[in-house]
Amino acid sequence: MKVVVLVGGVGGARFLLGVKAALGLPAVGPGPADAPHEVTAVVNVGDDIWLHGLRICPDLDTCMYTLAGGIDTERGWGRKDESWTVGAELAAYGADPDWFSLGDRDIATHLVRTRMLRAGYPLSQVTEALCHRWQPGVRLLPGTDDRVETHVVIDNPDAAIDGAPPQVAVHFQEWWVRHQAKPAAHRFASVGAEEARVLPEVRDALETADVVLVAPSNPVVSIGTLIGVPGMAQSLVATPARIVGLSPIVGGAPLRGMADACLTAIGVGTSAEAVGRHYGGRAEGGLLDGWLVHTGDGCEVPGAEVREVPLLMTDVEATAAMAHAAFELAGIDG
Ligand code: GDP
Ligand code: FO1
Ligand code: CA
Repeated sequence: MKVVVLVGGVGGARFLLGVKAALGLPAVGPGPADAPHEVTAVVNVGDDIWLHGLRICPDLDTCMYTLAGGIDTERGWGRKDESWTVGAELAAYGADPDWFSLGDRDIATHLVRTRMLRAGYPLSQVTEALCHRWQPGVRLLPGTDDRVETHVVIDNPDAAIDGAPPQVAVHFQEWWVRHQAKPAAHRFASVGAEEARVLPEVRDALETADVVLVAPSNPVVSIGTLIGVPGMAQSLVATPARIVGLSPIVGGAPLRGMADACLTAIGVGTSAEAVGRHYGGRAEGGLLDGWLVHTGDGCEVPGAEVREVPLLMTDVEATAAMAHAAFELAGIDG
């Protein structure tokens, strides 16, 4: 069976652990070479950023490290057993930015990636090369090889300074990490999206998929950005597979992170129903054939079948049960 999963960072990566387990693949690490199932993760690149001359791809790295057992599970990003010597040295030089921490082990990933990008390799091939070491057991594909970066128009945190504009546009990471998503966001822009194209391998994977899952990832800056890559929406419309999404909103709140601030910015409520309706039912021209919501969050999404199941990724077994429920809603055996 060919499974394609649209993912962001932490929520997407943890869900992929469950998808693998549901298919009988080892949750962490590679499966057997003759495994009957193939999982392709289409990963958001909107969070990617150049810092200190290095290309950082948080969602790709979060997926890669998580699926290989190399993630710091407490933080949800970066390497476990990390040290911070290079970051401290950069700070001692006063090298900006001082609000984004790069660990020593993690920096090696960014050095290899940056060197390969500078040598002319596309991000998809760079990712494949990095995964050669990590063996995540899932094919990790960036949604596009092109540079697409999420920027956000926010209330200016320095508005009190004389002559400062009331609003400024900053990179998503500056809003999310530096300002903890506190200044109100007014709109998001995918810088570079106009010239970008969906990765041909993603298009092909969607053409031949047996099922497409939309992970319980941030609906705006993870899934929204992915779907906004030119050609992605058309590929999703054309896929012969049923598309089933899982709500990242449980009991009217995100489980981790500040997705509510992103939803508010685009005028969508923080509820499983509002997000389901934002994606839309496929029978009504939207994305979803099926929408899984947490027990007690029952709702209606016109054009999609909604089912209530436990959606808490407390451990791999609970997450595998979510994947099974998604396969069942899609009408396939998983
Ligand atoms: P990010 O890129 O690191 O922000 O991660 P994603 O975009 O992939 O996922 C973030 C979303 O994961 C958040 O909006 C959370 O609500 C959601 N999430 C985290 N843990 C859980 C969980 O156990 N269950 C569900 N349903 N959603 C979760
Ligand atoms: N998140 C933080 O809150 N603070 C950091 O200093 C930070 C550094 C960082 C370095 C590498 C990486 O891959 C991710 C990192 N993240 C950090 C997480 C990440 O930037 C955001 O949570 C996501 O982009 C949102 O998905
Ligand atoms: Ca992300």
